[in-house]
Amino acid sequence: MHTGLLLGLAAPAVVSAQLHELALAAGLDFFGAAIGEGNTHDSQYMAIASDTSEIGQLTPENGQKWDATEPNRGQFNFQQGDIVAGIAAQNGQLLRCHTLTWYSQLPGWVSNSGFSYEELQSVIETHIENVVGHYKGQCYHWDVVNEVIDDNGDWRDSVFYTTMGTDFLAVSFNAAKAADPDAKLYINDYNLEYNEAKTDRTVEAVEIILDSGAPLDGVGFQGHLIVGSTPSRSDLVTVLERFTQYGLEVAYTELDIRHESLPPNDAALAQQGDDFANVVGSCLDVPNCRGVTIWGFTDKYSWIPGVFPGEGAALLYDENLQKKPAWTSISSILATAPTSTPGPRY
Ligand code: 9MR
Repeated sequence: MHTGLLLGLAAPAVVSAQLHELALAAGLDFFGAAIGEGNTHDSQYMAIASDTSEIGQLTPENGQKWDATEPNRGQFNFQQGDIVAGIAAQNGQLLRCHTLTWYSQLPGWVSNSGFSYEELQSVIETHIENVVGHYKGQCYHWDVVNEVIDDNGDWRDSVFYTTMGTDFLAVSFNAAKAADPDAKLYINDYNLEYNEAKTDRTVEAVEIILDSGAPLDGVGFQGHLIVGSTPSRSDLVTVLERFTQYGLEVAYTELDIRHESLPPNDAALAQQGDDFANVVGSCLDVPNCRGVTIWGFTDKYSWIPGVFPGEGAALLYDENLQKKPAWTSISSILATAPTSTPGPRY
């Protein structure tokens, strides 16, 4: 009876703890989420997004991208980018800023103007000086370059690479550092988790940036993964350590784990929970893995069905904003983590 009573009293404290506070206790800097600028009218959604015990870090899903911030040359617009930045500031949440030099959501005036090397360098520098300058002091991290390697592990055939070779990397990081010396500067990409050709080429990119003397703090593993095909916790540790061995930090920056067929049955939901636990667990196993950001938090709003028709349900809350088994799996893995890794550094 006595033991039962104690268990009965002790259990709710763990169960009711939310993900960001559990992540802090486990030694991470944050558990966060991307927030869609168009979803902020949804009060139930915003109540979760603003629950700082649950979500301690926000990423603007689209508002800071090039097409939003500099749609025409020299005309800067921070209306969309300021939405999530403002919410994070109001709530006291960390802000991961996203993203600067990226081939996608890139206006035609950048990609189609036939700029020379020198002109494009100046275009990148002006963009970064203005955008990073506008958010100076607000960004805990900046995703400075995004998705610079293609799906085969080759350099992505973007205007940046075709015009400047790999020099656009150092140009971008140097410009970001000059505009906000305190932000941690990241290179960010997807499918690094599988430790294949794309990961090898990203290691090469990291070496090129470091050898150039440009500032680089971390590597973002986007983590757009698939239920049942997510690498094991130990395989993920191996690939994270390929980057931390350079003295860099790593983070999961856009995590979602989608079902390939819908609706998921109970076994698929349990598998999704195990997959999320392996990803978060791998971050706990690597001291320089500093945090986890999920890409949205509810199946109500996700980029996935638009890009992969018939797939989805990749997040921690269902379409009715109720917690899924994956939420419980993550909370359990965080709650059982030893607190020996470094504490929050902000
Ligand atoms: O979630 C974003 C979606 O709303 C946009 O339509 C899309 C356009 O490219 O970008 C999505 O976010 C992407 C992120 O910025 C970079 N990594 C992949 C993400 C999912 O496509």
